[in-house]
Amino acid sequence: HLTNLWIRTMMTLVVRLTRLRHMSASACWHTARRRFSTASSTRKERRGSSFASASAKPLLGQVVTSQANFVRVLVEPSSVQEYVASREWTADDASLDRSNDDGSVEDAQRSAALSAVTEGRVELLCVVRALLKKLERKVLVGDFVSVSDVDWVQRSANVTEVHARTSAIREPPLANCNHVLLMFSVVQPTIEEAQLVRFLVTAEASGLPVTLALNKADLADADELNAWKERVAGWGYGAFGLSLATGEGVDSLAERLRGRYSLVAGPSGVGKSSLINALKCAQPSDTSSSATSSSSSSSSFSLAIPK
Ligand SMILES: Nc1nc2c(ncn2[C@@H]2O[C@H](COP(=O)(O)OP(=O)(O)O)[C@@H](O)[C@H]2O)c(=O)[nH]1
Ligand SMILES: [Mg+2]
Repeated sequence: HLTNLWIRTMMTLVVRLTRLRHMSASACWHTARRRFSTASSTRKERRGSSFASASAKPLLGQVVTSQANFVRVLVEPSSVQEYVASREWTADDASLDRSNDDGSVEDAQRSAALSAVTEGRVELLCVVRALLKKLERKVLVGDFVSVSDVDWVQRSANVTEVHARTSAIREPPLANCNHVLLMFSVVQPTIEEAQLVRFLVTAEASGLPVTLALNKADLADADELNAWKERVAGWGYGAFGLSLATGEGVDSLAERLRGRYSLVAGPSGVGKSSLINALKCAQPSDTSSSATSSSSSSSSFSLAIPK
């Protein structure tokens, strides 16, 4: 009987894990959304109609940076739109408790919220709710979260819930990442084979797909770059040769990164920050308003440098 129970438990676990693995980032959004709309409607029912008028649709976002008690949350543009549309902007609204008699604070909030909608890409500086901390629900970079009590003028809010993760890496702490980009430069600094192998082994241990990029092609001897490309091809990697100084090869690497949440890793000075900056600049501002999941996620990077 015990053996049966054990097998059944293991099977359930395997099925759950498999489902989790196959859940894409966008599916994760939908799950989060569904769970949220049910949660908020039951809350409304419990608290009665007076609360319902003040409570808006939950605002969903993804944590892009984390420092001490603060996290920066990139809010999904369509979520901002829904949130603003569902809001009634009444004086007894919980997030407008500083409103004064003439309603100027409310007006300021309303117009700041509307301009956030037109901006598309909105980042809010958020505090993690004490309750979450007590429950030890750690908020990681990459986490999908719900935020409330938004102050649109200050661009601040509270994180109230952390949603289910599709993956989590412990070192560096990162949630929902689905791709690792290893970056090296052929020269300045030159590639050290042992270091390259160490990075590759660590990256492969995450179980995520790994892409290798060799930067500073403009400084390197073409033969040297090709020799490294051939070498890593022998290990099973089709390396991207690129130069952030000239822009050579950047487009094809950007194509590889599109629609993924990538962890960028590599030794100091190889051009990781330059790549992240280049890709952000390359993103035309008008694509964010037509916000597809791929255009918004291609700009969400996390920088991580393993020891
Ligand atoms: N010549 C050249 N310099 C580059 C290239 N990419 C980055 N750099 C420079 O290399 C230095 C280190 O780049 P950085 O992005 O800070 O590297 P990180 O430490 O990996 O983040 C900076 O001075 C960059 O301007 C490149 O493709 N060619
Ligand atoms: Mg850097």
